[in-house]
Amino acid sequence: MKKGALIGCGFFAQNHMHAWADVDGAAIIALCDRDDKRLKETAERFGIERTYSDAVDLMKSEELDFVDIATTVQTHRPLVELAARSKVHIICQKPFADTLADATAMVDATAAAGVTLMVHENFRWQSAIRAAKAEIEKGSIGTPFWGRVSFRSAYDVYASQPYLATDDRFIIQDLGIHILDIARFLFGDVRTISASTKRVNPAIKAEDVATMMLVHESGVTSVVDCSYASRLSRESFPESLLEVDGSEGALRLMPDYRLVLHNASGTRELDVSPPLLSWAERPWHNIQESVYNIQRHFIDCLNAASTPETSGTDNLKTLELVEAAYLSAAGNSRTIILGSA
Ligand code: NAD
Ligand code: 89Y
Repeated sequence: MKKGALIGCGFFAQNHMHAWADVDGAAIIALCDRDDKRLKETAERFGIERTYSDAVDLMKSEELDFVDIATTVQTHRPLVELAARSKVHIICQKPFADTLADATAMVDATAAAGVTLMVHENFRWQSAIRAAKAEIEKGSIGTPFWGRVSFRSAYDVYASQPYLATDDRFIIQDLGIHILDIARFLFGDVRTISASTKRVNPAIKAEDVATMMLVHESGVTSVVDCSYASRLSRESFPESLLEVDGSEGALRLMPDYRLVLHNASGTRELDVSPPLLSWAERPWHNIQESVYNIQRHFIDCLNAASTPETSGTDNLKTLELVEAAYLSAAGNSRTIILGSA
């Protein structure tokens, strides 16, 4: 049994706790939050007796195999470095870091300590996205040459996550990071990116719309577009939609988790809806399922001493895209060559 502690008992961490209860071979034995109310509420809800208001005390007092860091980005670096010094494995929420320099320092610290570091980059773990990837890999549409990964909504995310309305950066850093990671997952690493951003909602500080064009090393060109200002006739939060054209056919992941595959043999439509886990609540259930999937993957990797798909090192490439997208948008959508940002 891998023994873990959760640091940060806020809005999204409640999903982590439900998921940990379902993951075989892992148990959360202690909680930490500097907000006493959130700490107590989470401890009561999940029956955890050992609680700490300070992560240093937690690390001194508990014998842990891993920590699950579910705080917002500003505290990731000190907490990751603390855990690395204590030689415990780490799963850390996205966005992993505000800057590439912080991210690189965390990757280096964990490598030097010999501990596993995985970023909780979970959208690629949604079953609909895995189903689409499996169809591409088995050749259902031939060789992909063009793709679109799209997330458009007007869901009120600010109600549960008020910092999204006041942070200096919004949609690329918060949501686009997942959508860029899905593009990497489907089409591979990226050679160039250009981006444009816009703020439509006057009540928030940063951009709530972003459109990005990526040229992948595989030769695929993809469009990654995100919006929290799109008032559609049918709200599909929090579904990521896909369009992929290949040499032998086309794939579409449509609202309501309908995966449509077309090639010379005909057209197939599959229902790739996520399972509704016992604790999940619509419409968040696809994200909640992916939280369970990624946490299970983390424990599988610890048991097998293997590298997680979204290791810290892998996540540097997704963060590099985030940085490059902001740089491009600030420079009239100029094309950024990855590795030169
Ligand atoms: P939140 O503000 O609701 O919760 C963060 C908690 O961490 C707070 O209770 C705060 O008191 C605590 N905290 C902060 N620093 C601490 C420290 N040094 N020691 C102990 N406790 C500390 O935030 P949230 O909305 O739950 O978001 C947390 C993270 O989850 C963010 O990075 C966000 O981007 C991410 N998130 C991910 C997904 C996803 O699908 N992967 C979805 C939503 C949010
Ligand atoms: O914080 C974001 C995330 O990671 O997934 C959706 C979200 O909660 C709001 O954009």
